[in-house]
Amino acid sequence: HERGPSFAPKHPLASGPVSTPPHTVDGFVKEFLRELNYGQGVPLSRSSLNDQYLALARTVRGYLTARWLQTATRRRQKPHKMVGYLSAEYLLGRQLDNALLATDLTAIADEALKQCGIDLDALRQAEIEPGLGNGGLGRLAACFIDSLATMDAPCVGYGLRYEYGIFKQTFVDGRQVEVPDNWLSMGGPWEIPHPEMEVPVHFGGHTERYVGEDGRERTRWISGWDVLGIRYNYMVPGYQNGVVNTLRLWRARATRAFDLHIFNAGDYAEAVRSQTFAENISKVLYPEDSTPQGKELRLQQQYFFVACSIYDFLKHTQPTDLDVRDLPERIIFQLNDTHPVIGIPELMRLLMDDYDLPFDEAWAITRQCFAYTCHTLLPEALEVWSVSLMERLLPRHMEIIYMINEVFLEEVREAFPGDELRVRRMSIIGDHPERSVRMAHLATVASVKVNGVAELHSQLLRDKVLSDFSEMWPEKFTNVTNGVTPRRFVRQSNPNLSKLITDTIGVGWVANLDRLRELEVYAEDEEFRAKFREVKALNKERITAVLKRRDGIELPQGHLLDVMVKRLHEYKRQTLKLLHMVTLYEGIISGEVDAATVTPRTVVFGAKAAPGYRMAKETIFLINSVAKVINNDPRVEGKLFIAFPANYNVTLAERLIPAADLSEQISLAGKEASGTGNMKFALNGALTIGTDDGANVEIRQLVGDDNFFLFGMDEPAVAELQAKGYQPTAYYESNERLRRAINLIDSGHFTDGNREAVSTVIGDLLYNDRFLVLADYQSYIDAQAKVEAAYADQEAWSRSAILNVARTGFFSSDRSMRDYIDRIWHIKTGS
Ligand code: B1H
Repeated sequence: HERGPSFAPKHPLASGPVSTPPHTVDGFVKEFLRELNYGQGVPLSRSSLNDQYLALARTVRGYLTARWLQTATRRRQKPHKMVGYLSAEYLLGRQLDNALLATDLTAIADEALKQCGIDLDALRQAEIEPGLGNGGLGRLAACFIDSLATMDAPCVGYGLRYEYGIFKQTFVDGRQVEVPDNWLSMGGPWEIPHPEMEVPVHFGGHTERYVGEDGRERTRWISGWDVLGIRYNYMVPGYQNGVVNTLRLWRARATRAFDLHIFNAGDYAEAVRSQTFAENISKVLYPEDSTPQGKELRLQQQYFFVACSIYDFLKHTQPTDLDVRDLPERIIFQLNDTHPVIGIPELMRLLMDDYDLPFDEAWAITRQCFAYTCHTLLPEALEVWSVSLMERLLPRHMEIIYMINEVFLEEVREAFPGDELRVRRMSIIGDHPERSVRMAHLATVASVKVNGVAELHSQLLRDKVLSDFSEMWPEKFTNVTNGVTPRRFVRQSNPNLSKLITDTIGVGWVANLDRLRELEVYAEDEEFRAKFREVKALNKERITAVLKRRDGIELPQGHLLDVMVKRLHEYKRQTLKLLHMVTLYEGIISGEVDAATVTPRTVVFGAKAAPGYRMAKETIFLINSVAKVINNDPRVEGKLFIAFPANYNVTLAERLIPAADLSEQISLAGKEASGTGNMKFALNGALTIGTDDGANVEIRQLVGDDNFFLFGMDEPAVAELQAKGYQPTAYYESNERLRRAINLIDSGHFTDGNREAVSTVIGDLLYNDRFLVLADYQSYIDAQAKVEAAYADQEAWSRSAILNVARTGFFSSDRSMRDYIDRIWHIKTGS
């Protein structure tokens, strides 16, 4: 594609990117009306809410664009090593508020719209959030690119532009029903498509050997079918620093060969339909969090976006005279879990087959261009692809993986002579239950660094999941504890707290979260504590209004607000939380406990289940069933309440987290790699009740034992119990309160007498209980009693909550990014 004008431009404005529109109310009004009139083609008087939203979004985008072009120009003029963040998911959340905040336009936009007779808040609510991710992993990617822009680090985020993001959850008779998330149906004002820039991506076919003029044998991949990758750019603004980075998402489109095929095949309608085959690749996000299904389309997605991204970097981002041997000084591709790991053989293929390098040289380069983040410990979550599928879909890549494995296993044999068992364990190719490619092994072998996402997780990676590898390459393994962006999850989501913080310690903390430490002394200040409680109260009012409008839920007032929001997964143990609530309820209705002594408590659940995850869906049904009964039982009115708003997403998180008193982080120790919700709650002044798992460990270390409710077995205790043989029924039989809670559920009390309806969950708890819910039950109940006692002393509680805010600045994703930059990427910022 040709670039730039064909003759020297005469107009003085034509020589550079245009400048930003004026930062004034009048200027904003003018831009807004121009977008409305010329962009949407409607006068203000006849514009719909969506017209207004789209015009506003485009207006704000306009303010970002000049900064974006300037950032890109500056980076091109002085190219430095950059990060290509490769992630199959970006759970972005709504864009409007974030863009307003980044450009410091919130007050101006508010006033400008007022003058047009429009309520900014109504337009905010018109935005459908881009839900291009499942949970923590996708949200982490979104936080990271926010931080990189705020730090002025050269980064492009690469991913997939799914036409349908994470499904919309609805409840029908208490059961989850999934509705497609057609997030683009009302227009995509934040994206800039480049349909003219097509990237060819090949699939299938076979490989051929041929001998070059120099007598060296080479390989050609004759593909079976091709698709085109279409570029969609999104702007990623830094926080009030004039920097705007790029998020580049790929959409699949059929090639013209498909069009030709139409004429030749004769069956026009059928042929047009076959186009959708290619375009299916970017159709929908797979909704499994943590447990990937080995579906062919998923591998197609992974290869598609990674191939587009690497090609794009080599052909467009780099100067045309690039010597590929210098690649390691130009780029580091960060692999967000194993989903983009097919990029390793893809880069090898390009270097060998297109750039004509011999294997050894290509391998030496490739091994310097990738770093790998592992996000899990669950064995079932480690991605593998069957060799037969790989051979069919990506035959050349399969050959290259074999070659990599061969030289790698030679290295292993050299380091550990005679240890063939170890060779088998470490091989990139596994034999059971079928021959398959172990993506985590491939990633580990090819990467400069391998990191876990919290201290405990990284330690367990080294000691257990990848222990053979860490023995061989101890210096390859490192930890980078996750973080969250304080822009979205404090400044934007908690304006009340933000104002209190700024009033107290001044500005500057939003991009330098360590400064929250300065709040520590105010924990002892009675007046500050009162203001802090006022903020919580305001935030509770806000969530009350949101849940009323959004879900028709009437939240009782004056309760301890106890929140458990995360994907529904057995290891996260939503059933443990539920057993606690049933225990409290059973205590009251049986007369065992005097209702007057019970701390009024509202539990809010938010959780989507993977559509094919039976136990998770049954658990959702059980939560809804228990909620219905408890919420309507006059014996516990004003004491216990359960709210389970459907479709928990980033938008709801932003409203809910600032209002929480208690954060539930109760996974079985050794299973939650990090968690990031836990960080958001602590930063917003909720106290955590949690196990010694993931980043909870570090949260507790930072806030101190007095300001954290720890319970449950730690990881070594879990390992020991499992080794000696765990029997859940033993706990059931020996613990009366537990038995009564389980019996009450089992009796059908919550399901109109239908015992069958709860048998899946109850049966599993009693006879399987993989995640030791019953073993941790008593410890959890005891910790919750401590919570109640602590909550009774509001001054002490506020002190703890303030200390949680003051001491968790460490969990800013800016700090995470600093760690990656200094210890893994070695890139420059601010140049
Ligand atoms: C996390 C995933 C994940 N770990 C497979 N693994 C997926 C795996 O579509 N898939 O197939 C999707 C997601 N997600 C989470 O990552 C961890 O469970 C959290 O503990 C962690 O905080 C988060 C970010 O590191």
